[in-house]
Amino acid sequence: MKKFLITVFVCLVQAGINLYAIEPPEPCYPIPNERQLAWHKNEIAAFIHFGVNTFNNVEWGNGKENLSIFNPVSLNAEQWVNVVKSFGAKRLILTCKHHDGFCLWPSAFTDHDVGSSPWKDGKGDVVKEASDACRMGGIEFGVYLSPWDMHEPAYGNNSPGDYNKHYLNQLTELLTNYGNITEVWWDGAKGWGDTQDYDWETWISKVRELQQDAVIFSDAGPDVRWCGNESATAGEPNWCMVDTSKIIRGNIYDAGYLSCGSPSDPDWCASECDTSIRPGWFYHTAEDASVKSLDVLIDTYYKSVGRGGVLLMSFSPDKRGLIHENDAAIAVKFGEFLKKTFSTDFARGAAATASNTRGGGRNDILYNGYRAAMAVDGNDSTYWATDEKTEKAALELDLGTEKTFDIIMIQEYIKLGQRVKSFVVEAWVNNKWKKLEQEKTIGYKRLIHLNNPVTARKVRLRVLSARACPAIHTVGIFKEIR
Ligand code: FUL
Repeated sequence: MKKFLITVFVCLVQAGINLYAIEPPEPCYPIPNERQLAWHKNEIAAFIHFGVNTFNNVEWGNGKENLSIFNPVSLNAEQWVNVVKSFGAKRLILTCKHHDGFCLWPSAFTDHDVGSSPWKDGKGDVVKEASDACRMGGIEFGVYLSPWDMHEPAYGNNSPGDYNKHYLNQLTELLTNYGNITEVWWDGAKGWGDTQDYDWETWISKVRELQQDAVIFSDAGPDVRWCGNESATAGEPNWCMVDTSKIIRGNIYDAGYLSCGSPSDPDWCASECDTSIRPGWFYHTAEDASVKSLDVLIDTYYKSVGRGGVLLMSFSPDKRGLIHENDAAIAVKFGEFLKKTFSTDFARGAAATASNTRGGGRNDILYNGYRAAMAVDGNDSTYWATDEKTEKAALELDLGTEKTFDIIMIQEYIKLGQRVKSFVVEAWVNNKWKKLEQEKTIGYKRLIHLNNPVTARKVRLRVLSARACPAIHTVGIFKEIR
């Protein structure tokens, strides 16, 4: 009898929960996996381009380098980490081997490596120093291992030996000896008329086997894609989706397609936007005065992170093995810009209302619902959502008093996919809604930067069309401080 009563009680509670629970929106596929979500959240990563090219004052080597030139006597990977952290980077990706085939670690599979250089009497290991410094400094570490190798005799389809095996061996060394790796970067560059075929599938399996947290970058993913240019400019619109099977890795077939993606494509594979803080990727003394200015860096940030991509900014240590003072100074300035600008969010805790709220806005017995206030609560796991099939909807924020601002930040809850296809941002000025900007995609993050600051108490986001009902986890309002 007692058992029966308990069962009845449990059934009643469950029925009550079902009655009051509001179903979350259906995912709008494709959706990112955990690795990809973590990559999005980092927002900024840094490249380090360093190797024999640094000493030969060239951008591309030839594989025939005389290694007596490689001797970065003051190399200090902690300085690299401090500089990229001051810039705001959460991950450092090192060119462990560039196209010349020179390895920054002592590889058992070639002599074209640090072991054959005078640096530390051939006992040095730049990959170890960099990965240790990253861990000490609390940032992630990633490896760039150029598939194109001008030095390796096995390279080229008609060459003796198996280059794919050679590459796999070197990849395995990097993925086993240097702790946790969160990105593997496969450059698409290849020599003209180059006939080497790459065994991508085996290489991908090896990364999956040895480093589960690592996203793989190449022109075609599988996890993250190239943005189609080297100025870190994501497309307009910028969809996180492409058809990775349509893109042949290492043979960029359509930079425009890579830059914009497409709302109807099947694979989540968002844009990583790479560029260098200098004109070249490697260090050249002649470029010491041509380091990007703060204004250019900020503009680059809006065009990459501000369009839903990740910014990958390259730094070029010099022959000493240090990032030049000019580059280090501007990195600090940029990092300060980010901190100053984004520390005060006028929208946080604003009175928020919406034209439609999932489940009528009632409180949920399990969860607090999908109310408008969820978009300004500073919590990444809550979001405002509308009823299924209600794709057109408005979210209005009352900031309490008039505020002067020039940045509106919008973030979709991308765990449920990238949904918004077009939207308008408006401000209440002179007793009417004034259109500030109309755009297409949002994705992980959209930053609307206004040329002229606006003063208003109310701001409105109107979603005009979407692939599925909108799910917006944050709207923020900021004033730039340069
Ligand atoms: C390109 C390379 O050829 C450049 O040297 C640089 O490494 C850049 C990031 O990718 O394809």
